[in-house]
Amino acid sequence: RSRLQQPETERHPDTHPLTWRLRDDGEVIWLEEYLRKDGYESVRRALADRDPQAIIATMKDANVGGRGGGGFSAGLKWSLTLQGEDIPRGYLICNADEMEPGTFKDRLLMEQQPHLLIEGMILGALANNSCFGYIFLRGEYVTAARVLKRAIEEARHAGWLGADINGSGFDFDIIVHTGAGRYICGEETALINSLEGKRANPRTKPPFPGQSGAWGKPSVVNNVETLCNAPGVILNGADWYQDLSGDSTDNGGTKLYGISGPVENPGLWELPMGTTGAEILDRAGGMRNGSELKTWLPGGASTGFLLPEHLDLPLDFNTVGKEGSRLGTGLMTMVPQEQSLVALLRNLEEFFARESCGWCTPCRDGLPWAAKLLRALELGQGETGDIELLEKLAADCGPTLTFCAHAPGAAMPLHTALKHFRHEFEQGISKPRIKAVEG
Ligand code: L3W
Repeated sequence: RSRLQQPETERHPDTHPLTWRLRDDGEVIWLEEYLRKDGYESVRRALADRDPQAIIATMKDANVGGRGGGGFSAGLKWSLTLQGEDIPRGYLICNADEMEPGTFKDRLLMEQQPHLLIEGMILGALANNSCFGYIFLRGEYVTAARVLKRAIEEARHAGWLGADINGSGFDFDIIVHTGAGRYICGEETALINSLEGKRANPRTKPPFPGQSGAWGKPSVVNNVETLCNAPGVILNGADWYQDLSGDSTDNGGTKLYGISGPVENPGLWELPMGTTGAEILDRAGGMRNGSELKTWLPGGASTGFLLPEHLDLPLDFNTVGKEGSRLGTGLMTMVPQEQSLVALLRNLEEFFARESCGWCTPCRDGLPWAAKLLRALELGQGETGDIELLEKLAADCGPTLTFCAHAPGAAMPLHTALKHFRHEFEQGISKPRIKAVEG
């Protein structure tokens, strides 16, 4: 199970909007307890006001960056959804296909606090005039599916979902749609195709889902943690949200940060946005058995390798980007000195190659090729020129060269591993390149 390691004494509604209600025993906060702890208060107020533009303006001012890894402002996204008398009501889709390697934050929210997500989705639906909500859930998350379905039933029964929500005249309901275990389904347009029963190939953007999404209707896709931030923002305002983060960052709010790998105490904490990697490693009790840190990924396999000296950087949407990496999902993976970077990268690139939808050539053909070269280097059977070829394959996966972020995401650990640990790759070269015979 996902583990929140933060002691209850550190959790307070004023400072920990995502986790203050959670119980140390890990039990689910069902409706009765959720209501006792101010649950659905933001929706109660928003339904009384019925002012979608005010919700959007507050979310925009709060500047809640998308917590799935993109970092795009949720308020700005909500402001771009097509709305109007001639435009059909569309869909509010929660991206709960949490498959980024090393990432286990959304599971905690869904398994233990399902009503916070439902509350955030109702706010999103009000802001975007959505008629129906989908929670696109990773298929393996069977506990989250069971908890969410029961919570949705509870909310329906109590009038928070369904027709004419609590006499407001607003209709909105939610269903849980489980995926079948493809990483690419976490890409928002692939997710929409999958929801429609099609093969999960990403679509070109534009049009963005807000213009034409599921079944051609305006659709909003937000990550679980992003939506769970909305109730606090709407209740307490944008300034309060901005002030939750540390002084060292321009990004507001808190973040679910986590850590895994050979550390004493792997886990998850809600901390001010801009917390440093060093503080998180410290909370985890440091590296296990005193092993030495070689490198780390700040937020999943599709982020870039950072060095121990980068542990003092604030983990936000801007700062780690300057070092060739990204915040990603904010769940760090620590790599010890004795781990071969070539073997680790081979493992990651095999994953990305396997999960490519196969639509764009640099991704479909380039990633398996990169994995093959890495396998040879790992076995000490690389050829001269292999490293340059890997660099070329990574460059071919640039941000504008494929439909979606899958290939650029796969290229980021490749680029940064070659940048910081080139000597390890060079050690795997034992053969001259065999040239084609001319004529
Ligand atoms: C309207 C515009 N909307 C951008 C929206 C866009 C999307 C969001 C982010 O991949 C991340 C990726 C990895 N008008 C807009 C606009 N948007 N411009 O903003 O967009 P973008 O392009 O930055 O990224 P993306 O292609 O949607 C999002 C991450 O996904 N990833 C894996 C993630 C895994 C998890 C998980 O397990 N929980 O999240 C892999 O690549 O960080 O940057 O909504 O429509 N002009």
